[in-house]
Amino acid sequence: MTAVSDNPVTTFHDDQLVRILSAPDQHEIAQLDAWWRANNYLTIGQIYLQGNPLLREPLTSEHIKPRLLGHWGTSPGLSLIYAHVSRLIRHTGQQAIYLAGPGHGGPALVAAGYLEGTYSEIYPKISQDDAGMLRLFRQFSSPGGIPSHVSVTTPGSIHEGGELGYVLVHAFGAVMDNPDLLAIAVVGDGEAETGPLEGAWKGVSFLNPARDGAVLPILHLNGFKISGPTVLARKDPAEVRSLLHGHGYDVIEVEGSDLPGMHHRFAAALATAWGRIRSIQRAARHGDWDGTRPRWPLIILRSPKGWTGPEQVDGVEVTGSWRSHQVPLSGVRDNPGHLAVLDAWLRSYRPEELFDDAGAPTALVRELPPRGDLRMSASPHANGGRLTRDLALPEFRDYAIEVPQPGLIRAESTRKLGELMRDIYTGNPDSFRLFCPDETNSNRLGAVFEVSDRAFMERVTGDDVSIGRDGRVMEVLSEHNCHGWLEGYNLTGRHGMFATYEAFAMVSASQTVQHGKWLQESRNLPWRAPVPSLNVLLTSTAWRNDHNGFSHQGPGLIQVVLTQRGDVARVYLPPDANTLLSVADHCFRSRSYINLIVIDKQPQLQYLTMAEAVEHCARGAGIWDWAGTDDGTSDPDIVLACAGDVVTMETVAAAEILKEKLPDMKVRVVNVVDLMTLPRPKDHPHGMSPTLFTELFTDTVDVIFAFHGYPGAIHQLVHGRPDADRFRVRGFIEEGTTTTPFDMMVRNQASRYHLVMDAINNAKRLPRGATDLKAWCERQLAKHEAYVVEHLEDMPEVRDWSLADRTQH
Ligand SMILES: Cc1ncc(C[n+]2csc(CCOP(=O)(O)OP(=O)(O)O)c2C)c(N)n1
Repeated sequence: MTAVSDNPVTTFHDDQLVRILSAPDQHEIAQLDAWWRANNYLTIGQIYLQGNPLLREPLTSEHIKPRLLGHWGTSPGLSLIYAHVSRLIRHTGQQAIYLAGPGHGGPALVAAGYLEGTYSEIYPKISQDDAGMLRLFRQFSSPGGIPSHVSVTTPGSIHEGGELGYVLVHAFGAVMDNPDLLAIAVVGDGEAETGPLEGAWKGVSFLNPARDGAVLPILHLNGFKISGPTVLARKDPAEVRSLLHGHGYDVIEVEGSDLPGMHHRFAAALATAWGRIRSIQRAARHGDWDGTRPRWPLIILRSPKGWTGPEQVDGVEVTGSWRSHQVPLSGVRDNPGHLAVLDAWLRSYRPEELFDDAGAPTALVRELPPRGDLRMSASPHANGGRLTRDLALPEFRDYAIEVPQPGLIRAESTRKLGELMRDIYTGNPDSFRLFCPDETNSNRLGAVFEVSDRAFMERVTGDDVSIGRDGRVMEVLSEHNCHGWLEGYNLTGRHGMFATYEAFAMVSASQTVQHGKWLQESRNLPWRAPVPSLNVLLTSTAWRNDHNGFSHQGPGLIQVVLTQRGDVARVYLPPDANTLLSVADHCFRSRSYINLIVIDKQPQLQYLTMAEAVEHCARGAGIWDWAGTDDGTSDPDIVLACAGDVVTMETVAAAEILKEKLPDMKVRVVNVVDLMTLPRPKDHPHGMSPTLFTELFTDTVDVIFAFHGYPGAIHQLVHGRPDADRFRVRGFIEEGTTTTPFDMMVRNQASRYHLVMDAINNAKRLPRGATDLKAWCERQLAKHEAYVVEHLEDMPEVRDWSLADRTQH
């Protein structure tokens, strides 16, 4: 169990604090209002201004940016919430991070970091004065500047909010095993229409109040998305309340646009929510909890979209309408009427009260936020790399499978990984979790249940196995939740793995892409420390999902990851258990990568001893002398290459057929475990040197490449290598159904017989007997077709195939 410390609170008790927070006095209202006005002013300045930042001279069209980009509509709501949470932190010492679901409100969060001083600490040129403010404005959405979302460059952010739908999953992941952290998660009402967000409310069913922190969702019902109303805003409020109550939340509602009334009501709502969180945690942490799922608070904020902006433009409603979503005044440069409206709008915030003569925030504005690391823009949790501890990793070699000879014994490789992760759980009770959509056992990773149940906060019955509130294996049938939770967990400095059926990794493929973009960008920011890598295990793969059929057969995520930049993308295809252990150990130690590991869960042939596996993985690719007939003295007649467990077996089997039936043919077998060794070094940092590439593949000999995924991937990877056209790739060509394992190979023309025929057709030199062998292969394929239809299983010579037992001699 995680050590739980109380939050560093003031000398007041929680109840007293709730009372104080609920009733801000006049000075505090003035602070809140000033900070909010300052933030709104800076938000608009970022969208519109390239000069005259504090309106010290009359506003002219030269002061207006040529391209008006950004999103105003969501921003005032985001900054109002930010202001109030800042006040709460100052009073309570609560550690909090802020996740803006509608991350398109980027300028509001950038402005928050600027007002808190963090921005200038990180980016000294963006100083808290006139000149710095102008730079702040000019950099926003500009070439060479910063993007318009709450992106990697925004201090305090772990959530860009560009692709909508993931705010709650990130928030829940961030607070797991993080007992002192409160994640404020603002959910847009448009965002709430997405599938991932709809599924994410269930996070509370997996959150343990004793061990984990808390998420406070704030559903921002500003009524509109880009150009129309939102479902939840147009529903009867009672239905929305019932929906969220049904998900397990205690709904607190705030509505209006009156000021200062809204400050009073929002302060009271936030105080109530915080008080309830604290009492849930106190009860759970001090033994006064019966184990039932707490009803966590949630705030619904109903406020106008584009609040405090121009009510109407050109006679049409803007504030409180979808028209405020982006840039409400679009013709400011050429339209004097619009320019005048912008001038009045900016001045309505009374900037002279908010910024002093030098352009720095005035005392009233500066008083509101907390100090130091408690500022949400400076939270060490949001720069999780700073909190990252290395995993205490067991010696992976201790889990080795004894391999007496290559290709003789079979084992379920992922079972060994399960054992390794079991012991990682034990050694890292608060910094490692496995996330899996209901397949931990099915994927043969069940050893983890020896030391941890599945986390579950709903009712548990006597029939349930390995399920409990103290569990830390995260199983929810939602790839979006699993992926997003792991991202939140990683970005706050902790480690884990997402293990999923290969085909359904495509459900969350977009999250993989978005996270890759985040990691890539973070590499350019020295203040963002590297974070644990996102480790994705694809198992139950296309080739062995023969019992589930075509829907379960799809190696698409490899293709997706290959499109990502070499700075972040890694793809490993270990062929057996010992290589898997070595790869996994490497991935658990790595930082800021997306590590894709692909290996099936079924019993499979084992090839390498642990020592050989370690060496093979270190090189990433190598010649398997024992599999071929190549003596290394000259170029072989053909190279049989493979990447992926099942296709490796077919390749080794094909080489064996050639060895037996065409002993004069020189066959070289090359296995690739790190796919990224194939590209040129200039295309990927793992790319092998030209010399090594030639040593393995020669410069001229044809290569028959059996690949786990879609064949095009290999062509893409070897592009630019000597005579790349000589690579003939066999892989998954979208032929699948519920059939036998070997029939899958045949249907995709990647069976051992196809590989043999390919070898013969493309070899430099054809020894006598080649034609007969091709005919034999055709006969074998015909025999297979007839056999599977009659016997409903593979021919014994294929089904039970292994290399001959040499251990007896
Ligand atoms: C997954 C996804 N689909 C579409 C978009 C395009 N988009 C950007 S903002 C937006 C509307 C968002 O509405 P809401 O969540 O209510 O935010 P707010 O009204 O606060 O701006 C849409 C559809 C997106 N960013 N992500």
